[in-house]
Amino acid sequence: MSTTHKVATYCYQCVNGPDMLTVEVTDGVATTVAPNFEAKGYHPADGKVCVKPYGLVQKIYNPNRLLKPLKRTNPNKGRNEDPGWIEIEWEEALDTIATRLNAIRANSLVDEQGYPRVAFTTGGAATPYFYMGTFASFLAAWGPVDQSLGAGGTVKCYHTEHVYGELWHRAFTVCPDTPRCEYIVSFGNNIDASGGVTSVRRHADARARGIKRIQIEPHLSITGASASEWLPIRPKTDPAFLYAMLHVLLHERSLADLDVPFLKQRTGSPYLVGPNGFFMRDPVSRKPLMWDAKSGGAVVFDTPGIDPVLLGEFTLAGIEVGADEQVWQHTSATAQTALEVTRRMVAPHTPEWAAQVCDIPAATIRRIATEFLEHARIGETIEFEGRTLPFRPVAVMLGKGVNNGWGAYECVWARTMLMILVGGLEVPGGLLGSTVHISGMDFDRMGSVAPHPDGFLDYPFNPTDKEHWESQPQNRHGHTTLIPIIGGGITSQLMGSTVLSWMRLQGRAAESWGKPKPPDLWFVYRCNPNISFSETDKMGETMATFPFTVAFSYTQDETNHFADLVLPEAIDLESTQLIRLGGTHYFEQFWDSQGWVLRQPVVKPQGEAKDFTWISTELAKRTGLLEAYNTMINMGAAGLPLKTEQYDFSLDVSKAHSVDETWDAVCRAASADVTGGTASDGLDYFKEKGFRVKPFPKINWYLYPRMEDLGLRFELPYQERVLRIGKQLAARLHEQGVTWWDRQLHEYEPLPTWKDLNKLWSEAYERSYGIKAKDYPFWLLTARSMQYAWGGNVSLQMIREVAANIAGHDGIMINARIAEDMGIEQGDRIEVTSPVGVTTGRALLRQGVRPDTIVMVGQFGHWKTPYAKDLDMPSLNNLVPMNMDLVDGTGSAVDAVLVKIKKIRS
Ligand SMILES: Nc1nc2c(c(=O)[nH]1)N[C@H]1C(S)=C(S)[C@@H](COP(=O)(O)OP(=O)(O)OC[C@H]3O[C@@H](n4cnc5c(=O)[nH]c(N)nc54)[C@H](O)[C@@H]3O)O[C@H]1N2
Ligand SMILES: Nc1nc2c(c(=O)[nH]1)N[C@H]1C(S)=C(S)[C@@H](COP(=O)(O)OP(=O)(O)OC[C@H]3O[C@@H](n4cnc5c(=O)[nH]c(N)nc54)[C@H](O)[C@@H]3O)O[C@H]1N2
Ligand code: SF4
Ligand SMILES: [Mo]
Repeated sequence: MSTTHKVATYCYQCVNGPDMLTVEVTDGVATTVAPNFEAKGYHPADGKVCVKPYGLVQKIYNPNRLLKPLKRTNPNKGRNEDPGWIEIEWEEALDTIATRLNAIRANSLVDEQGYPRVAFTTGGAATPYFYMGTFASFLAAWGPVDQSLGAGGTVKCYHTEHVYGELWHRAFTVCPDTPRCEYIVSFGNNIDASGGVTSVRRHADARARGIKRIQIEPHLSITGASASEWLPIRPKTDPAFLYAMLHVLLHERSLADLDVPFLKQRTGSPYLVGPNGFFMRDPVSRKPLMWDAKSGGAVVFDTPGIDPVLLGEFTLAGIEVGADEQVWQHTSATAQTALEVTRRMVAPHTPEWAAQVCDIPAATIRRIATEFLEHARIGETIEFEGRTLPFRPVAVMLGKGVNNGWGAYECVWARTMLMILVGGLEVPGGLLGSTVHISGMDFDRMGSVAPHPDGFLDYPFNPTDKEHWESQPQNRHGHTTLIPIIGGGITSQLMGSTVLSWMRLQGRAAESWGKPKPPDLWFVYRCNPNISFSETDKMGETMATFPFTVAFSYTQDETNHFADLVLPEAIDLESTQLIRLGGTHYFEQFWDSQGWVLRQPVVKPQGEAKDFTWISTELAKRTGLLEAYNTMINMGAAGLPLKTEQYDFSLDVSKAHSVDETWDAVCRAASADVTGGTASDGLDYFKEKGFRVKPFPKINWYLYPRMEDLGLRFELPYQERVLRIGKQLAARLHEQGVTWWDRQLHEYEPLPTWKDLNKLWSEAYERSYGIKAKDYPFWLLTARSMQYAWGGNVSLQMIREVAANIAGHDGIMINARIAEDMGIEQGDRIEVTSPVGVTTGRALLRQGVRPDTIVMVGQFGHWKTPYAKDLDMPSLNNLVPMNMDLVDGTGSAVDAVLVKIKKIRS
């Protein structure tokens, strides 16, 4: 008799997890993925999952899976070299790694240049951490590990939003308060593809409610297709559109139309900017000054009972404090309010001016600005969990195409400015931050709020003063040396300029720092930088120079082609891990509960795939690090501390523990965590129930109440700290003779000035590649696919079958009229050439793409990954230059490139 049972687990294949699901198992074979209906009422999508987890069953039984460790026998590495894989036993694989690690440890953990000898790269916006069991505990026990050799995420992801969002409103990522929002202006935020199951549900509900969404992007994405309006903006001109919206609000409307109380009390708008560009301050307390309408004089910002003036120019006494403690004493200086400086900066940026830049009519830009203002319901309030809060149901969203590289600072600043002008930041209906990584722990966004003496949120900038600046880079991209806003905490390294590390390894950047040596041992897991990053052919050549690479792998791929050892770990539905659930997280994952969810094997691992926790423990044992490793787990590296004042489930540090023993202890701590210490149920409980939660106060979706309680202000419009830090950083670097970061230093502007980005790109290409920009008349862009999680599930036939029904999955999208002009017909093969690479694909003629733009959806271009390599789907990545002129001040670089196209014979 056949038996069937259901197993509860989670999916975290994309950034929008974890989402819960169940898997049906018949006679030991996983057959079907289904919702987890137990999650109804807790999970915002009521326990349902998106399409991607439906591929997980096929993922288990994929005939192309690697099921035994592989060893390279060909010492020559190269794209055209056959690695000569032979299967080996785990024993040999683990011993080989341990021997190498022990030799490194006996010598020195860092090389002669001070860089860690062991490196680790993972991808998919750090989601692999939710699949790698206790490997993070092993790395923590090891000591310095270089994580600067990033995969495709990091600098090509939501980079500028991550850092500035977190500085301004604890918003590593942002989200509209979709359940309440009524009007969204989105600059390439492709939420219907990128948002996950909760977004699909929330946005469908919002549409039924009548929400208006304006999608502004060069091609008609599926989000554009379901929006109220699509505006095909010229690529890389979004700052002009946004500045024109600011112009309308600040020049064509009166101040009284804006949220005056919010601007006065919750922002730095009234702070006075002195002649040298720094805030005017009280000479004794050094507190910033404002002009008080009541007393008709200057007062420090936190004086009770004042009425700060928002616009205007005043003459007053005070000091300015510049870089490196430079102080200017003024007896009578002319100063403008920060909002006044902003107003003047956007004066030339009229809708008529922007229309020429963006290729969108001035009347449309003006209408969008006006609709945005009118939908904001300024003055209205809402009762929320016993508290009266502003209600501002509007949001401006930015997508990945405008969120990194040059111009991104302008975009995130202007977007957040629009939100503060209407008082819509961090209030019900408006724009919310969802997680923190730099300024605090991701699950405790409220706990990251700390006051700065100037009245803003404190922020852990890396020091740039003479005494504390870290002149010696700690890893191959030197994030604590070069990029103050990245911070220095555990996750900051992932957000450094990963493009710089790869270019340095190629000897073509940061010349005065010298060319770094590759790591002695490189671990790569669940990412494919040789597909997902830029100038990928060159990257492959760099990988070929690495002396020893250990890839944890699911199938053969373009990165592990260069590895020395390939290890098959037990995958998504085959292994154990407990992670946090709920609270607020990433896109739309705003819950009213929070707790823990288990991933558990629904079937036995195939072949000799091993649980990552087992692998980590074996490595710890063989490198003499067992005690340190167990100590890390006890301290919380596996999710939460195993010992607090309330409970003690800590592991005996002297012993190796099985996978189940380890996670049983973590489960017990999690049970205690959600029950205030009363429960101590372990792994069996979670195996049966799947998850355990406690309520999460909805008021914690919003930062505003906390800001109000602490009397804090959002640090906008004027970036005085950024200005000061930039000057200090410039001084430090120049003292060391470093001039190769000068272009990036330009970005330390207190208000980002508008730049002609199309010109910036053209000039950079002409300078670097000796080409004529006019010969490269198209922008090549990329876009998300709902069915694919990056390149993570490209090897699954079922996913392909679903995706083939969605436009963009079988070629290069090109405007139909332009194609006709060029004699290109549907399905014709076209060659796409950038100054650094060339690729081909079939033309997909559409009306929904600008005549100066072509689009390659997803992350393909595989030449090794089984199944994916036969899809004939090109990728833009090999065509995108790694070029220091295109790296911005935060170290990021956009995923877009100027190209030319021609028809070739198929
Ligand atoms: N063309 C293009 N490129 C892009 C982007 C784009 O939009 N277009 N976006 C960029 C952005 S924002 C990001 S965040 C990055 C993400 O890019 P990456 O960080 O590189 O991540 P993935 O592409 O998801 O990596 C997928 C790899 O993981 C392997 N894998 C899948 N499942 C398993 C498993 O169970 N176990 C193991 N060991 N390996 C597995 C797959 O074989 C594949 O090689 O891409 C960037 N690159
Ligand atoms: N299903 C799924 N969901 C995902 C992921 C996934 O791989 N699969 N990845 C996750 C990750 S790591 C990320 S970073 C996000 C990305 O999520 P999004 O930013 O929402 O989506 P993308 O489609 O990558 O963004 C590209 C869009 O930007 C537009 N664009 C390009 N250049 C410009 C420009 O200059 N101006 C304007 N206005 N638009 C432009 C393109 O036309 C395209 O529609 O998705 C996350 N969610
Ligand atoms: S949105 Fe889909 S792929 Fe992403 S974590 Fe949720 S179920 Fe998995
Ligand atoms: Mo990303």
